[in-house]
Amino acid sequence: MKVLICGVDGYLGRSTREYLLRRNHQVYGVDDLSKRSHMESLGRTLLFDDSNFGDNAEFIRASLLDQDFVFDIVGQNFDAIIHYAEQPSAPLSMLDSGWGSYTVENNLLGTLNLLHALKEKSPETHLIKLGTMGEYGTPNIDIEEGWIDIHHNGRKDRFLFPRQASSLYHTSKILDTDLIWFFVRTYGLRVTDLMQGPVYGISLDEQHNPVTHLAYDDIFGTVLNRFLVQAAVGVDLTVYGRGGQTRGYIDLRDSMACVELAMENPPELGALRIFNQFTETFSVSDLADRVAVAAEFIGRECRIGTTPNPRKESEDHYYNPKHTGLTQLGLEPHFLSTENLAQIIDGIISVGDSVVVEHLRPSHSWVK
Ligand code: USQ
Repeated sequence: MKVLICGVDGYLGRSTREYLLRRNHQVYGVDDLSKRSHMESLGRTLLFDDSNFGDNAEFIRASLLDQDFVFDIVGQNFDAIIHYAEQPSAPLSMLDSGWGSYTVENNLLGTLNLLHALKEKSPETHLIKLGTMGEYGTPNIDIEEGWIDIHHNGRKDRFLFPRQASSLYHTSKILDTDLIWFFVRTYGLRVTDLMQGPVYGISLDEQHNPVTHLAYDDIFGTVLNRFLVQAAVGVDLTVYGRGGQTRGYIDLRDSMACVELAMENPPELGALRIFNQFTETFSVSDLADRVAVAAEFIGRECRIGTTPNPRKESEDHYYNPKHTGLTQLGLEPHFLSTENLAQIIDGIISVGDSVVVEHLRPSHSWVK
């Protein structure tokens, strides 16, 4: 298939490019490299970074905020456009009002430009948009896969599942979904919105050769990858608060497989299809325990610390999200295992000297 990846320089963008190229798809990529400049401005660095990426002929440096560019590229007959090109860090969006506004503006306007361009230039192209499980928050009821049937005063209708996020970043993704649903029901576009949980891993094969770069710091890193880096360099794992925060997690290889499954099985025109893209749920304390076991498995001592929670979130809550759609399409999950975590820790040990240890602890509170 002919595919465009927007946000191709990110953790998922790079892996998706590699995954789809290996499977003989024709892959093009766009990125404005803004995440790199944000990381640089805050003194944060990536592990396994390959700075030669931009020399590739199928790579275009451009922003989705440039409407003329977006109209031009979307008009080039792609079977699918994968949209990762957003500011993805919840902590960054909560740093101050400037970063908060930037996140909402950047994420919504980029998505809006893509939707307008699809409507005008290529309404048949399948948009695969990265959403997040964080859109739902942690409600005290089961979480459906995107939609819920509501019976009210003797009548019934189907609506987007209620959403209530705990950061401005996650809220920007809720608003994205609302924009997408408007364009789908009004102009008949076809879209898959992937509600993904935190992803872990660095590679796509058993040899564990890294195919992507890894952010591990307090602002751009995500929890399991950060714990693995902490285990590799021998500092305490930073469980925030009571550690009961439960989320849906997914192996990097499965995340790639999900995107390809969505691509190869597009929804009808005029449909917004939503998948909950994770394979297992864990609390933060469960994850820390599993990382400690994996570290010990390769002979490294690992301590689990407690850290006052810099976020405003429930630390002990009900969590039961459905996730059957992607399995029905054929996903065969790689479940989290001691061996896999140990191999990732091993891979990180080889670049352990580049880890800035002070960036492994939270530096900003969300509720000042
Ligand atoms: N946490 C810790 N210790 C840490 C870091 C995080 O206990 O050192 C806790 C957080 O308090 C939170 C949980 O781990 O309860 C997950 O945090 P995270 O930083 O891994 O994930 P989050 O901020 O929610 O965002 C990440 C990605 C985002 C994606 C989202 C999926 O940055 O782009 O949308 O995961 S989800 O979490 O399902 O919303």
